[in-house]
Amino acid sequence: MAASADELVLYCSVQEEWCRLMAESFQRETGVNVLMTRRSSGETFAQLMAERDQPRGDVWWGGTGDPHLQAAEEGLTAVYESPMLAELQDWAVSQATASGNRTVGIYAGALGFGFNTEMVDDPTPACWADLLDARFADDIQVANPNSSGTAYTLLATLVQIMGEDEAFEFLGQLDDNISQYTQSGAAPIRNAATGETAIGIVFMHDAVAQAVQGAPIAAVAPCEGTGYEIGSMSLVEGGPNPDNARAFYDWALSADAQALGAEANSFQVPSNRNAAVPPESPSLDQITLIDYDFATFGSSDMRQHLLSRWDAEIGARR
Ligand code: S7P
Repeated sequence: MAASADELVLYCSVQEEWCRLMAESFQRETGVNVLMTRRSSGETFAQLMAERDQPRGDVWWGGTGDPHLQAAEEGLTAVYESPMLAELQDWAVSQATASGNRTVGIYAGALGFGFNTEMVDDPTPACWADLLDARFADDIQVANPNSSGTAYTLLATLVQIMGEDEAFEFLGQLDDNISQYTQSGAAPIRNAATGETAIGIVFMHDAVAQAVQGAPIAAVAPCEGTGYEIGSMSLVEGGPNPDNARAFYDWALSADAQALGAEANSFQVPSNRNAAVPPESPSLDQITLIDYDFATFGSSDMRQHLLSRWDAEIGARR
């Protein structure tokens, strides 16, 4: 793809509404024409791998941090030390340090689940273990971890809480209650909001987003503890518009750009220390978070291993 002085090819992995607002706002402020595509985290990672010899994208913005770390390890993303790093929370800078400055944290959020309060009777589920209850047969949805960063975070979280064999045993039992493995991570809670399913395993902020819009959805932080994401941004190595890419990167780390999340009904915790945390955001310091091992679960070897095992033991049942 030929470079154009006034273009930026943006690969976006958050919800469509936020992707569009980011693209339009940057375009309005700079005059750069933004060509945006929204895909889930695992799908964007696969796209970068497929385009390795002829990169077409400039910036990958949003999506769970693990596949951004895997892209960094694969050399698919470029080294860049933004002057904006000085304004970021420690957890966001850690993501940059761990990757040799090939990615950076832009937001954080805890994994959990949400349920439709009109469909689930007392006692309502409060723990991962409660999701195995036979009364939820065919009434839970979660995404496929091959395409979805959310679902990969679930896989990695359960392995860290239970141990790998026990986690796959749990996922096998959970499969009895799963009606559908969706492509996108947030789809299960959208489906719970419309009553298509009772429970969706998602990031808690995605459940809150449905409740804020008036859906009968309650968000749950599982009692055993839970994993979390450092949502990330990376520059594509060899992308066609590197100057515009760095300009977008610096802008996206600013407090003003990060405030656009709440405008787009997205309630992650922003990484810029000067950005207001939306009052609707689940408070990470009130949730039992595991000490998520990003180095191990953000490695390509672990990704391939866990996804192959998921395909063989869980996906193959369908
Ligand atoms: O909705 C926002 C969000 O949950 O979506 C990202 C997610 O990775 C994209 O969806 P997939 O699970 O389909 O990859 C998260 O980073 C983000 O918080």
